[in-house]
Amino acid sequence: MQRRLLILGGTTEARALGQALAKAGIDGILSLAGRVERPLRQPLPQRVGGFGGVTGLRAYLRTERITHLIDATHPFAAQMSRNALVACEAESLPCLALTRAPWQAQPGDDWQNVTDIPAAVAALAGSARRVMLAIGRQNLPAFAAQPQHFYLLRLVDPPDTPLPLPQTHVIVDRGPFTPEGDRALMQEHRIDLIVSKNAGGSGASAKLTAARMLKLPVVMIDRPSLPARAEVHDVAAVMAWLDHSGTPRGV
Ligand code: 3Y8
Ligand code: NAP
Repeated sequence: MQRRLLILGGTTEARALGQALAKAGIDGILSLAGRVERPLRQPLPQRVGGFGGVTGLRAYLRTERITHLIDATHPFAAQMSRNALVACEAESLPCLALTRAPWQAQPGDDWQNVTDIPAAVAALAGSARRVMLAIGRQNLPAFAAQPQHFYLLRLVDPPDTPLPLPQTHVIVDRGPFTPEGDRALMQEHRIDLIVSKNAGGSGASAKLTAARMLKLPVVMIDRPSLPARAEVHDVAAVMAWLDHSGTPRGV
């Protein structure tokens, strides 16, 4: 039976997987949530928008006759990943996560590891700093609890509502970024602290390299915990899994 994959995307790894599948002539659909105005073109056909929870995802898997699900979402997209696990279990569908290992502090790094966004906010208590808050848009409201800081923000789209922080400078840019570019940004804005999600991968790591160059401290937010699941960290492992994974449904 013909394989037909659903890739839950939104990451550099999902893009690379899409390219490999298109090259191998394997039928796949890349799915995005629709978080940004102009998502980058992907090498596979794509769909944009939520499925409507587990129920909606299960219906989609059946209607689209998906034979394998690859969860290549960002490590902080925990709700999507949880829904995918439940839906695949319920539909007896082969399911694999393509994710990236967490970053580890290197010699010369000055990291304060915190468990989640509220803990990162608490870590910012104290006198005014100049903070590069490179965690996107969705979690900004939590940092309104620490209005004393100047915040350098990097957003994919221009903000369409007033920002919840009184002192900001907004950069509108999408990654991947470069260490030289991020170092110049930090120097230009006299940044003395960086706040980052532990995304892993290469697309967002430039700021950590820049922080190391400038000997700046980093508040590093651990990724949300997820149930135990089958995980790989590179496209080749996904392709190998496809060759050996369960027989597609219907045979
Ligand atoms: C919509 C789809 C590709 C994928 C590229 C990766 C790398 C560049 C670095 C900083 C950190 C941040 C953010 C980031 C990076 C890649 C990857 C990655 C971080 C796009 C994209 C979508 C999104 C959604 C967006 C979030 C936001 C997070 C910006 C496309 C460009 C901060 C995560 O305004 C919003 O609502 C933005 C929302 C989720 C986190 C947040 O909470 O705000 N990504 N980013 C996806 C969808 O609709 O399903 O246009 O390409 C994808 C990429 N962003 O194809 O090469 O693989 O991680 N994305 C973080 O790591 O902290 C920027 O600024 O240093
Ligand atoms: P999330 O909080 O885990 O998911 C919330 C809801 O958004 C899901 O239940 C689902 O809606 C929908 N959704 C999420 N990802 C989807 C996808 N790929 N395709 C279809 N629907 C999706 O998700 P998030 O953290 O907002 O991330 C959204 C997207 O941005 C994902 O593609 C992720 O890979 C990408 N991204 C996120 C981050 C980050 O920091 N969170 C960083 C880089 C890229 P329904 O319940 O209606 O199905």
